[in-house]
Amino acid sequence: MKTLKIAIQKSGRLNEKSVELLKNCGLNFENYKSSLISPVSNFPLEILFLRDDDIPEYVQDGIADLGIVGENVIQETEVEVSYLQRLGFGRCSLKIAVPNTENYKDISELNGKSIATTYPVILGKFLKAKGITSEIRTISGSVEISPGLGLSDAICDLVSTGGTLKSNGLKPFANVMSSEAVLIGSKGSENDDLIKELIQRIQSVLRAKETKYVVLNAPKDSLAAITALLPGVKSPSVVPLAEEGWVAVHTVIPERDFWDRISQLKQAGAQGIVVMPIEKIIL
Ligand code: PRT
Ligand code: ZN
Repeated sequence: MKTLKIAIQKSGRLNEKSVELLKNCGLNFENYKSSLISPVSNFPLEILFLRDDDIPEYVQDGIADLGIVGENVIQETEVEVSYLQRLGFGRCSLKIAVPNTENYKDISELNGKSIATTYPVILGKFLKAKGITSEIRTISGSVEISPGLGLSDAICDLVSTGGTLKSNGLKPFANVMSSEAVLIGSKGSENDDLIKELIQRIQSVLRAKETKYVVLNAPKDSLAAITALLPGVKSPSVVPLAEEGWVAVHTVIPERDFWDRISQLKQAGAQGIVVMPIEKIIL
């Protein structure tokens, strides 16, 4: 039987979440910081630990079948790979930022200005699409100090909390792209049965993360109002309680509107609401 290879970041912002996702998929492997490759004992898979910048090309060239990496890195390296699954972590935006003291109103004011970045390819395409000609200064790191040093008029860098911009006297001016970690595969890999199996496992973990398991008690006469508020995987399960006239309702609730839903349920007569995390949802 063939063994698949998946490349993940060795250390950095995506490492921990990538390892956690694969472990939650039931894959057994050692996560030694020193090793570059780790076999999975219960699935025909090996994990390669690499610098994130190398992952797209390894996948494009088929050295790894799969990879987990930020969309920003994929687009910057301009590789031909298949996007298999968005993973919902490592979220950030690539933004153009300018000094707080500037008062630019329109993006066209960047014409003739210099912009420092580690993302010259993405920035170049963005500016071209807007018909703007700026001087792109490609630097390898610490982009945020560039305007303060007089090296550029603006920067284009990844932003998550915005704290780095703020502490360097910069403010966001234009959004270039939004990014998150994605699972990529070599072209055509989406047709491979083992890869399909792995994607299904990943999807069941992601689905579970977005939902909570809820059990609540309710008087039978509030049941209609309560079930009207509940989606469930199909519909909620209703179980009679020992106390006459009462039922327990089991269901799943999406994380995003969780608190609104809970207060609506209470108003509709729900009591003793117990909320539990879900490990996997297999449809
Ligand atoms: O060593 P290796 O080459 O593998 O890692 P790296 O140092 O190149 O990348 P790393 O670990 O910093 O980031 C990996 C990926 O995480 C990126 O490619 C993005 O897809 C994603 N990501 C999410 C981020 C951020 N958020 C982020 N905030 N990558 C970098 N940053 C940096 C940003 O460049 C800036 O310096 O954090 C700073 C801004 O953060 P805030 O919170 O102050 O706005
Ligand atoms: Zn990197």
